[in-house]
Amino acid sequence: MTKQWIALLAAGAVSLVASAQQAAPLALEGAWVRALPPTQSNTAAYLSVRNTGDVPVIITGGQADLATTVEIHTTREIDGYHRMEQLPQLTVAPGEQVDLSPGGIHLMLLGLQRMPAAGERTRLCLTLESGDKTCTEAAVRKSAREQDNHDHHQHH
Ligand SMILES: [Cu+2]
Repeated sequence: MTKQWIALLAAGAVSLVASAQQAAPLALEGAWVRALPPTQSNTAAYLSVRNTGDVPVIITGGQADLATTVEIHTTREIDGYHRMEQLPQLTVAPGEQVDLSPGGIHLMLLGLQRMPAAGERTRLCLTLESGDKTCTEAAVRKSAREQDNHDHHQHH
């Protein structure tokens, strides 16, 4: 093996390590999907996203079981009405935690093949600008309040 090849292999190994480090810095907790009536084809998902790394992480979208498209939305009050707006991306600074919760930023699950039912669990992923994605298992609930009862399931 020539020295040039060894150098290339070493560079490859370094970039693999670098991408593995990039893939991991988001800690996802408390993910849940709102169960709406089965006649609805869209719903919202919520979770806490904490950046445990030392560089900003840019979330550009998501993926979810059953949903055709996942968008990042925020909720703004305009003339007394709450309106949802799509955010092209969401940046989480190093050490920062962003809580996606009802009435605020959320993930919008669009074009559902069917509405997930309360009690189901479903896979929810965030896609990052780096091309990586990070996933968690989300509980399906009718409202945020049920969270208290199920909290102990979320900390494994
Ligand atoms: Cu929305």
